[in-house]
Amino acid sequence: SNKYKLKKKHSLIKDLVSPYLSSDYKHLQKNIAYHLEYTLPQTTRNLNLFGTYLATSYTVRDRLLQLSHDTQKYYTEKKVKTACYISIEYLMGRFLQNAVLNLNLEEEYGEALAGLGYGLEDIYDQEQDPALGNGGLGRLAACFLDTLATHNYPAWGYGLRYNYGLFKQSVDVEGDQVEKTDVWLQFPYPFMIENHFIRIPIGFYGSIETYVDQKTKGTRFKWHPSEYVIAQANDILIPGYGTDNTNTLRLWSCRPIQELDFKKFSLGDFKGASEKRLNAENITNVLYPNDNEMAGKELRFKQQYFLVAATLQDIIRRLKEQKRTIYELPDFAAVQLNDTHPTLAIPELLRVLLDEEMLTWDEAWDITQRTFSYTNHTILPEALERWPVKLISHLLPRHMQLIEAINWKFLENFSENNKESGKLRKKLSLIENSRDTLVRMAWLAIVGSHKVNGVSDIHTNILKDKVFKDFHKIYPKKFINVTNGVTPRRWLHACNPKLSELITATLNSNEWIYDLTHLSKLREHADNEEFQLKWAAIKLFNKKKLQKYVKRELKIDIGYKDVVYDIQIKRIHEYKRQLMNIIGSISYYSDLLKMDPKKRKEMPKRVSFIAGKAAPGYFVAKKIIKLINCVSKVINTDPEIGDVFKVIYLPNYSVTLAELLIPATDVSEHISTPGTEASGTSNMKFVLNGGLILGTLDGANLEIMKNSGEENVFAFGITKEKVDQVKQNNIEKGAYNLMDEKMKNAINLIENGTFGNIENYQGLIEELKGVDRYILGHDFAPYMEAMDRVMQTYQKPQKWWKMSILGCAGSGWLSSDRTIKEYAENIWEIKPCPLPKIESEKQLG
Ligand code: B1H
Repeated sequence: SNKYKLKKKHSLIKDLVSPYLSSDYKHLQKNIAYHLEYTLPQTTRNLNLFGTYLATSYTVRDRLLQLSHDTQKYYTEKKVKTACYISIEYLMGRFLQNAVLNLNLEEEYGEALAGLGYGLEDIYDQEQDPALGNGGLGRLAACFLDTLATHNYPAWGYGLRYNYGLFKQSVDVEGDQVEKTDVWLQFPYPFMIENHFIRIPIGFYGSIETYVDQKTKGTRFKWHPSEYVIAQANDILIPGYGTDNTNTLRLWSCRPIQELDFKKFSLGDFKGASEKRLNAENITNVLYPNDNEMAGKELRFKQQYFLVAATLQDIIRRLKEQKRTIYELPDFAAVQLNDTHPTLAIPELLRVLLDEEMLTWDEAWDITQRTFSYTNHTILPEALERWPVKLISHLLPRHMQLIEAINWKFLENFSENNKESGKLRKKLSLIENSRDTLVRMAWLAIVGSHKVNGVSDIHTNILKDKVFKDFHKIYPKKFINVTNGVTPRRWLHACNPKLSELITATLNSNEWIYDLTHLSKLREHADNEEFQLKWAAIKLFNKKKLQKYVKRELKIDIGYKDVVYDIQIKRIHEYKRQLMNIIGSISYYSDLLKMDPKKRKEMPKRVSFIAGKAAPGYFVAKKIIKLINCVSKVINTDPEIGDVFKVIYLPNYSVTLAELLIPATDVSEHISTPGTEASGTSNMKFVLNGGLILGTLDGANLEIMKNSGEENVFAFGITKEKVDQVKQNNIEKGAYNLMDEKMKNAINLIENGTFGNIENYQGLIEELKGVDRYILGHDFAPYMEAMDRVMQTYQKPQKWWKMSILGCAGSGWLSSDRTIKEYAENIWEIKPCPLPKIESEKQLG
C-alpha cells in the first residue's frame, strides 16, 4: 500500500505542476518573474541581463526536468536497452538557445522576454560556454547526445564535471599565447543539476586479499582500497528536437569522504585538516588541455579510473533497481568507450563481476566483451595511451592483476613454439617491454570489446592495415567503420537561422532538421539565379556579422563585400599544418609586393582567418601561433597591401566562436598530411553552411568529396599511399633540397627577420629544412595552386554559388543522425523509444 501511495503522490504532484509548465508566453513570463523573485532572489539587484538570463534558464530547466522524469519512467516501464557513452570530454557549447529551439519555444520566449524589455539573442549571449573538452573528440560526443535525444534513443552520457574547463586564450603584444583558468562555475549554471542522492564511493591504492571460496573451493580475490573518495552526480538534461524524450548527461565531480579532519583541526593543524578534501577535489579540478597527445600524469590516470568506476556502479545500480540480474547487463546497457581514456572500465567491470558478483572467469569475460565497444579517434603515436605497469599496480593493484590475467588468457591462443609466433605474441601482448613496462590501452580496449570502430573510411582502413593489423587478422569482424557526423540542429538551424529559413521555405518543409537527407532536394535549385542570389545574400549577411565582431574585438576593419573569407579553425598541431597556411600567406604577401601597384589594387580580396588553441606544453604549436600573429601584424599594417589581403588570428576559439565563424565562411582549410587526421568534423559543418573546402585527401574530406561531388571541393596534394615515400626522400636528400622555390623564398623572409627575431622560429625552420615530417614542402606548390583556383572561381559567382549549394545539398549523409543510426544498429543493438505524444501539445512544422 506504501507503493500505491507513492504512485498516487507522484501523479498528484504532476497534476499540480503541469499547469505551471504551460508554454504560452504570458505563462513563461510569470515563470521568469517567479525565478527572478524567489530563486535568485534579490529582484532589484538581479533585474539585469545576466539575472534575466539566469531566471530564463531556470524556467527552461523546470521544463526539462519534467520531461526527463517522464522519459526515465517510460524507459523503465519499457525495459529498453540503453546506450551509455563514456567520454572524458564533452564540448557542449552554450545550452540555452539549443534547449529553447529543441523545445520549439523560440517565439514564446522571444515574446516573453520582449515584454520584460530584453532581446532573446542578448539573453543567449549571457551564457558561459562550458568547455569541458578540447576539440573534435569532445564536440563529437556533444553532437551524439543531441542526436540520441532527437531520435528518441534511450541513452546516457557519462563524463566528468571539471571545475575548470579548457583554458581561456589571449594573445600578448609579442604575439604569444597566454592561458587563463576557465572559471566557468563562478556563477550558478542552471542547466547542471547536482543530484544529492547519487553519491558513489570510489577506492584507490590498498592491497589484495586472497581467500578460498567455501562453495567452489576456488581461489577468490578481494581488493581493499586504502583510500576512498566520493563521486557526486551532476546531471545535464539533453532535450531532443521536436520530441519529449529528454536524456541525461551525468558528470561526476569528486568529493572527499570526510569534509574536514576534526581531530587535526582541533589540534590546530588547519592545513592538515583540509588536506584530504583538497586531494579529492583535485581529481575533477581541471580538464587536461591536450588534444591528440597523451598526458602521462598520475592525476590524469586517477580521473580516468574515477570516471569509469562511478559510471559502472551507476549502470549496475540502475540494472538492479529494475530487479534484473547481472547476467542481463549486456541486454541492459551498451557501453561505448570514447577513445582509450575510459578503457579501465574493462578491468573494472571484470573486477566487479568476479570479486563482488562472484561470477566465474568465463561468465565475467563474456559479459564484459558483450557490454563494451571502443572507438579509436587517432593513429598519432604520441596520442596512443600506454600507462606504466608500476603506476597501475600502485594505484589499482587488483586491476593490474586482472590486466595481466586478460593478457595471459589472450596470448594462450598463440602459443605454438616457433620464432614467428614468438614475434606475434610480442606484438599482440597488452604489455609492452620497452624501457618502461607499459600497458597498451588500445590493445586492452580491442580485446575487451565486441566492436572496434574508426571514424572515417580512410581512418578505419589505416587501423585495419597498419595500427591494429595483427588484431584485424585475428578478429576480422570486430573492426568496422562509422564515419563521424555533426548535428544539423546546432550547426545549421541554430547557428545560421537565415539559411535555415531559406531551406525550409525552398523545401516547403522543415523535415530536413531531423532528416538531413532532404537537403538533396536543393540540387534542383543549384543553377537557379534567383535562388543563388538569396543564398549569396545570406552568406553576405553572416560575413557582415563577423566583420563587426572583428572590428569590435581586434579594432581591424576587414570589409566583407567582394572579399573571400578563408578560414582555418582547429587546435594548433603540426599535423594539421597551420604552418603551411601561414607560409602560404607570407608567399602570397611577397608576390603582392612584387606586383605593379595598379595590378595589385585590382586583385581579388581575401581575408585569411586562423583560430585555435595550442596545448600549453606544446612548444612548437605555440611558436606557430606566434609566427601567425607576427606575420599578421606586418601584413595588416603594410600600406602597400591595404585591403587586398589580411591575416587575422582570432583568440580564444570556442564552440560559440565557431557558431559565428562557420556560417560566415566562403572557403575553409582542412589541409592535414594525408593519413593523419582521423576524420575532422568542422569540414562537415562548413559544407552544411555553404562553405567550400580547400582540403587534402585525408579524413572525412574524402567522404565529403564523395557525397557532394569531387568537382565541388578544392582538393590538392598527394594520396596517403605516397606519404611514406616522400618522407623517405626528405630524410635521404634533406627536405630543403627538395623544397619549392616559393616556399624557400617565404622561409628566407622569416629568416631575415621580416617577422621579428628569427630566434623565435629557429626550431620551426630547422624542422622544415631538415626532415619536414609533415611534408609541407612537398605539398606547398599544389596548395598555392589550389588557393589560386579558389580565388579564380570566386570571380565567377554563378559557378561559386552552384558549388556552394551543391556542397550543402550533398551533406545530408554527414548528419550525426546517420552516424548514430549506424552505431545503434551495428554496435549497440538499441532501438528508438519515443514517448507517446500528448494530444494538446504543440506540433512541429
Ligand atoms: C581526436 C583525439 C584526442 N582524436 C587524446 N584523438 C586526447 C586524443 O587528451 N587526450 O589525451 C584528446 C583528444 N582527438 C579527434 O577526434 C581527431 O583528431 C579528429 O580527426 C576527429 O574528427 C575527432 C572525432 O572523431
